[in-house]
Amino acid sequence: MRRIDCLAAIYDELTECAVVTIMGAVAAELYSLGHRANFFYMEHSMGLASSIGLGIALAQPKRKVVVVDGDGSVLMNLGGLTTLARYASPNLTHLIFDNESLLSVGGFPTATSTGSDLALIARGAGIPNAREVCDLDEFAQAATAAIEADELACIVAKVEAVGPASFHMDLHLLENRFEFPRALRLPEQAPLPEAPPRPEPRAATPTTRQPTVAGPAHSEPS
Ligand SMILES: Cc1ncc(C[n+]2csc(CCOP(=O)(O)OP(=O)(O)O)c2C)c(N)n1
Repeated sequence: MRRIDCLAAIYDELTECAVVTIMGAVAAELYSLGHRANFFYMEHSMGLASSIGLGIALAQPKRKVVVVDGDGSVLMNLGGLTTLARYASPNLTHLIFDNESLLSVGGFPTATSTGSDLALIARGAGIPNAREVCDLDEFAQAATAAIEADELACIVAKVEAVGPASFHMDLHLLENRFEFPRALRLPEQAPLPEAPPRPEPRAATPTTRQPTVAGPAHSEPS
């Protein structure tokens, strides 16, 4: 099973959700299917996508939240699972794509390649609705049901260690950082205060210095 096929299979389900991904390969794959303002690609902080997702889920209980995680990231912060279990936000679905590898940084094997079972760990952490899936139909069905249901769910999808041809995303992380919360703003939330009036531009002061060399202002150095 390939992760990109899993993402494509549930892409339409994500239309109204807040989606938080980890960085690297899976972010680029979701982006390649078509970016939406309700997708947040969390850069750098391995193991913390579920914490951001949990915060959103608790703050907006009527919104479905989907966290798209990786085995390496989850293993780096197993306490994230216990925190999810503790708050058990019913509108949160945690998808963990387990390729047994730190694929985005060269494919080093993770502990799931030597037997660690993340679905079992999630259940042990206190998430009863945690299961492993190994084929695409099973994934699509489990993920769709989890997103629609009112119960915290964790789905560990065993996928091949293959990623996108390119990690390029034509979206600056700051652009995504501001766009995402704007997309999540609810109609009942207070509108933002109006921006103060802009000051009048100052009149240009005549310059006394004249350019010594004639030519365009930004000429390329020769
Ligand atoms: C705290 C931290 N350590 C290291 C990195 C470097 N890093 C970026 S992606 C990545 C691998 C992520 O592995 P996994 O979650 O399994 O996802 P995959 O790349 O396999 O899709 C690493 C080690 C990071 N971003 N943050």
